[in-house]
Amino acid sequence: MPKLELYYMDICPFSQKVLRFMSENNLNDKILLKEIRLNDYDRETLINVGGKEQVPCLFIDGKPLYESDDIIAYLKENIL
Ligand SMILES: N[C@@H](CCC(=O)N[C@@H](CS)C(=O)NCC(=O)O)C(=O)O
Repeated sequence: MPKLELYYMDICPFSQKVLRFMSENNLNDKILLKEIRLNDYDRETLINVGGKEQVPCLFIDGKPLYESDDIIAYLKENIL
């Protein structure tokens, strides 16, 4: 099982789409959540590692995956 961290913002509808998918599929305990507006260190990590301040972004063992549809597809194929 890879280490999974979701960088997100509560106010972002694309983040909400991923969070909803996680809830519906009981994935909440498998993915660490990082709300970038609540933590400057997390926000800077997203920018430094991912290269842009866009959410949602799933870090898979530290490697960033952007785009809500791609994140959901990854979770379906690899984690469910
Ligand atoms: N196509 C992207 C859209 C994501 C998106 O537009 N996120 C907004 C917040 S709701 C954002 O991070 N905007 C800042 C940016 O793109 O630099 C997805 O589906 O994940």
